[in-house]
Amino acid sequence: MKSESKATSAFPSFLPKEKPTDRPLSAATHRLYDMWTTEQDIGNPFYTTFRYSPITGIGIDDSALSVSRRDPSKVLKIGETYYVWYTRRRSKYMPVGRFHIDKANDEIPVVDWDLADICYATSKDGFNWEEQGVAVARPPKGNYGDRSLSTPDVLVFDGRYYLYYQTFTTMWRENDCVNVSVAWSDGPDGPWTRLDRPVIPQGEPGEWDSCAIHDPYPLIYKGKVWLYYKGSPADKSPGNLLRAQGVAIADHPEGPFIKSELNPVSNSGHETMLWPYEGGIAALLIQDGPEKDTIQFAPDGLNFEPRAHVQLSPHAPGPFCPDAFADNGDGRGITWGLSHIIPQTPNTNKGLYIVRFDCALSRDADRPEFKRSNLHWHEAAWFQPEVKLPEAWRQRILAEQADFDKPTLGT
Ligand code: AAL
Repeated sequence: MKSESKATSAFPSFLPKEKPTDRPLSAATHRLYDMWTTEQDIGNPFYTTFRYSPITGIGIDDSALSVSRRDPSKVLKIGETYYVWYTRRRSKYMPVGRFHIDKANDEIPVVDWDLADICYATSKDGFNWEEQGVAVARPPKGNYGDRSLSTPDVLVFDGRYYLYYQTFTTMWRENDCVNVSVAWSDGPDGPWTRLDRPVIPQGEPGEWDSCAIHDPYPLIYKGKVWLYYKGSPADKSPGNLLRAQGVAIADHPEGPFIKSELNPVSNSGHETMLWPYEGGIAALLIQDGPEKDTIQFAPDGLNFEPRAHVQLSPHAPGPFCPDAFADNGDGRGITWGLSHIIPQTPNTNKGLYIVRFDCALSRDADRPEFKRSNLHWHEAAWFQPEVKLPEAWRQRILAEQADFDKPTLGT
């Protein structure tokens, strides 16, 4: 790490392409060359800002029911038509919350993705969508998956369509414990046949993915089905790895899936979006963990390294990724997709709804307007519910502050 010689002048404004060896360098300057890029944000293929747009048809719901549309799949373009699949809950009642499972029943959901089915919509432009209805419905009560089907993603393999989704049976289970099943169809419009058994089982007790297999995300890579997923343990006590992603690999979409011995392959993230990039796999990690809000790259699809920090990442992003199943070693990247957001007043009886995001993560599109940094958020961002200081916290801070804030030393 230490450079040998003494500097004869201050660090140059025009960044040397190669790491200087004629001067001492700080750890940060070493990282600029070893970890990041001297091309700065504008020249970093893994850096982008995200811009969001309301969409019609599957955006905020205007019915009298409590409706949620969330966790959109990757977007497919078939002919001139875009397709997306997503979780849809339509219930008379709002969810009672995970701490009141006892108050839930066949009509009252526990969480936003409870009592849901897998629905789908189509579009000609990616901004105006038309809900086509239920793709995969829950089976009759008493069967595997009868409580809720949620968080779908789509795979096309040998001309057949597959939907993977979380499968809740009998009742939503504490800690969102669930496994993943699959349905298949000969076309994007169905009819779909459910497999009605887990294809990605939870891990064994004490293992990192022993409670939940969430967010199934299939790609075709190295001639096989690579199904990335978020795992979480049943034990949420401190010290447990609470957010991590793994991958399970199979020769055929219905399995058997073999979990990678390197799992977890990420140490952060929530609903992770992945896409083929050159000969490897890129990933956007959001929300949780030390590497949240980073875009990472794994040349082998397994060993991911952070390549950019990003801001206001899309939640539960499903990208339009034309080469998600091409497996041609030349991933071209992405420019848009769908994600979900939380409604604000007056739509408080609604669940999450779907929006569009646009970005500049494509090797074929030059979009410098998306490569800006130094973003300035307006007041709505600073005073939104998850960011504004709650009144109770303010009162506590005021009560503590008189003693806690010592006079400035030296004054
Ligand atoms: C989502 C996903 C999974 C979780 C819940 C619904 O954001 O992580 O699908 O189970 O939240």
